Order: sequence, then C-alpha cells, then structure tokens
Amino acid sequence: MKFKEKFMKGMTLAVLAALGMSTNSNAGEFVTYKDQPVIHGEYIIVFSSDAAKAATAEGAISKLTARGNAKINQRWQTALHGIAISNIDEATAREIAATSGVESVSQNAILYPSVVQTNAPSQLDRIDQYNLPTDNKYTYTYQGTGVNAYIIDGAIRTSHNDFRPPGNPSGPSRATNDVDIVGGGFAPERHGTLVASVVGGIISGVAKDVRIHGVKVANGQGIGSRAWLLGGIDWVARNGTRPAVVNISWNWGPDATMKAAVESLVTAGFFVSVSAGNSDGDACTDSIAGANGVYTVAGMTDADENWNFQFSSGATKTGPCVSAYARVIATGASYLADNSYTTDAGTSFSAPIASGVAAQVLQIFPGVLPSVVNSELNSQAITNKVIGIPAVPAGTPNRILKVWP
Ligand SMILES: [Ca+2]
Repeated sequence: MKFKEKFMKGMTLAVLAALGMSTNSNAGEFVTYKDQPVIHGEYIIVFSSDAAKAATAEGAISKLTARGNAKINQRWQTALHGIAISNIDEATAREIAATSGVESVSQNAILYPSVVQTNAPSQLDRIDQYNLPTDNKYTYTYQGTGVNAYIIDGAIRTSHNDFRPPGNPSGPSRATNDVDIVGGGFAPERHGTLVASVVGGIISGVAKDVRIHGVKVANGQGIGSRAWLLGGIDWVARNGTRPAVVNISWNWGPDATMKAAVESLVTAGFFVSVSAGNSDGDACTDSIAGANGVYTVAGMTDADENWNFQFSSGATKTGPCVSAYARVIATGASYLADNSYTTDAGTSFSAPIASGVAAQVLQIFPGVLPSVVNSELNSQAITNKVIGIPAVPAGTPNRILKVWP
C-alpha cells in the first residue's frame, strides 16, 4: 500500500526563511511509503528540469547540509536530475519539498528480490495467488529473518533438513528445543515437528529463515495437558524474545484461566496464531481460538472449500472468532528421519501459515504490536474465495491468508 501526500504550503514559513529557502507556488511533492521497508532519514530529491531553478534548489540544500549532519550520498544528472540525501528528519524533508526548483522528495526504501520456490507444497502454493488453479510455485520476498517463532507443541526434530539455513543445506539448524515443560527429554514428536516446519521449513515453510524455538508441552505420543500448555505459555511470556510469533495448534473448551493466559501473551507483545479447531461449531467457544487478540486460522480444502467432513476426519470450527483460512492439509518435516516428509490434515497445520506470514511482516516491522500484524494479515488477505462462506458458517470472514506483502 502506498500513500502520497502533497506538502502543505505555508506551514513552516519561518523555518524556511531561517534556512534561506523560499516557497514556490509549484511546491514539490512529498512522498512517503506506508507499510514498506523505508530507510528512515534517507530521501530522494528530484529537481526541476529547468536548470536555473534546479541550481537554486541545490544551493539552498547545500546550505542546509553545511549546517547539520545531512549528507549528500549520490548525484544524478542523466536518467534523472537529483540527489540522494541522508541524516535528515521528516520536517526538514518536507521543507526541502517546498523549496523552489524541487519537484519531489521521497523516502528511500530497501528493495528485496522475490524468490520462486518450484514444486512448492500445497499449503504454500495457495498463498501467493488470488485464484485457483494453483501453479505449484510459491513466490515470496521475506523469510522472517531476525524473527523468533515459538512452537508450543511436541518436541521438534531439530536435526531435520527442513530446518537448515536457506541456501546452505549443510549449515547449522535454525531450530532448538528450548524447554521441556513435560519432562522426559526431546525425542522428536510428529505434530510439533510438522507444525514447526510449516512455519519455517526451507521446503515446507512460509518464512524460511525464521529462528524456531520448541516449547515442549506434549509427550512423545503428542498428548498434552492443561497444566503443560499453561506452563509453555508462561515460559514464552517470561523468556520469549521479540520480534516473535507464537504458534499454538491446540484447542480446548471454555476455560477462563487458559483464555487469560493466552491473552496475556498478546498483551506482552507476542503475535499469537491459533488453530480454529477440528470439531465443527463455533471457534469462539474455544478458550484458545476464542481468546482476544489472537489470530485464529480455519481450515479449507485444496478446492477452497470450508473444511466440513469432505475427508471424514473432521470439520473446521468457524464463526466470528476466525481471522482467516489456510489449507487444512500440509506436507512438511517428518519426526522419523532428517530427509523424510509427511502429509497430515487438521487446523493445527493451518495456523502455522499465519505464524509464517506474521514473521514476514515482523522482519520489516519488528516493533509493531500484535494488533497491527493481525490487521496487516487481514488487509492483504485473499477475499471471497472460500466456498461455503457465509452460507454455512455464519459470521466467518471469507478470507484466505496470503504471503506478505
Ligand atoms: Ca502458487
């Protein structure tokens, strides 16, 4: 999303006079880029094509740079006539935009190349395109670099190839099992390993460079308990390092204690992605999926259908506590061997798609609140493509998670 505004003339005349600048009836445009990786304090100044006016503007800016810390880094004279400047604040940049002979002042920004993963697993293939059919590709720009992903689940097979660094298949694992709330050690477990790989696996995951932290709250058979889950949530609240996403692919009925604990994670600044649940009905009745401030992900089939017993094993919970849909079937790391992959179904494997997209957002905006990340995921989601919404589950948003941006 880009946003432009015209500099308001006449706001800072006294300041401009002090700087030796003059305003002009054809004041330049001041351009900022919202939701883009801008470089603060750096601007691109484009001068008028009228050489005399441009020279006047350059003279005024030189006076400015001589007085403060501002620095001219580049000058352009052929493809465009202008300069790249750093170490100036927004107020000064706006003043420059109002200078005679300046056509525009705009923010510098980082440009990342996009990457295409061919033969992408189904859960990734869907999130980079608006319409079916899918094309077996996953195109992405951000990999969640610098972001921590806490996987509150069974122990992760951290040695799996999917957790190696992107571009370095023999490099050190990006995953660790940080804490064992259950006891008994970190023998790899099926559910936790697959969930972690859908968040951040180099083959299976949305955010391929995220740092994965296992928080073990289930035993070797993938069975948890209320107390273990509460212990895992408390551990992340106390020890988690932001920017971070927290994935909770667990569901449970009404429970004021559980709901309050989950909400405290959000209050502490953690983006929390939760599975909607696999037993049909209203996700708001679930103390985790229905907690305030979390991002709740429902499941859909590979035909974009609301998951409702199409393959006998269950149906996604729905309703107004759902934030968005992702595919309910995922292929990712198997707990059995480092080069083995497995496919499973359930909203447990939909939630990590949101964790991965949130990590992409947090790579560029590491300081934003969970509510801002939630809004960002919603605002750029694919809308009105899920079949069966709203006719079947009333109040469910018809939204499919999309890679960011
Ligand atoms: Ca695709």
